[in-house]
Amino acid sequence: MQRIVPVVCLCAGSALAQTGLPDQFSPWLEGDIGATPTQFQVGAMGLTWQQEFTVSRPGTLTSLLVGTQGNAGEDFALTIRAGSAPSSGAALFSQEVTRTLIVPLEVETHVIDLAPSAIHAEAGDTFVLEARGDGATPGFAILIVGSTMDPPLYPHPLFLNASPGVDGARIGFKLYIDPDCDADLTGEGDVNTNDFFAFLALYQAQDVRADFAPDGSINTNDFFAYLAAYQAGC
Ligand SMILES: [Ca+2]
Ligand SMILES: [Ca+2]
Repeated sequence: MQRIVPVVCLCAGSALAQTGLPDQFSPWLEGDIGATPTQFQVGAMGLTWQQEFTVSRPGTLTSLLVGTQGNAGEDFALTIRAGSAPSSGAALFSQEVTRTLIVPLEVETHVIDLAPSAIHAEAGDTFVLEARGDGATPGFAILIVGSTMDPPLYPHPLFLNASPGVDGARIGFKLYIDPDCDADLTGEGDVNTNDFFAFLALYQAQDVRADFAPDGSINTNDFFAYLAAYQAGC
């Protein structure tokens, strides 16, 4: 099921809204629990950063949110490849991301529309989110979470030029998917009480996957949205 929901976004000039349901979250904004926003220069040196991520259940990737600080007009190439980090797999998606905000320290959230690439994943499939500068736009930064978190806030590794990156550091991002079946949280293609209990566990843990009425917070609206999806079945 495809959804269009208002974007929770600190960005200016972006009319895009994310679609789908949240699936993976590596925090980066001030206010994200445990996050220590830190930036690295992605444009200046032409470095290749690869953040590995997985998908928790069968579905199609719809939206990816990343944050930047830096100067307006600076850009980098954001690519998604199949496989574990470091990955030299074929690019499944690639797009230049250009910063529009002028105040260097103001965080801009970029909503990347993945839907046209129709990347379908099974539960546990692994990809990398690659950020690479062209060396021509010094000062551009992409936000990462703090480098001193142990364990890291997002479990999958970050690689720099095909080597493991800084301890604990991760690219901040939020991935949305259009699940093959919304209520099937256990991912085997049907809906039963196991899925309901899985939802309750996610809800209690305030896991991003419980945000069924996607607005960035988890409350009774999400509970009722899940009940409706559960009743609808697969
Ligand atoms: Ca199930
Ligand atoms: Ca919600």
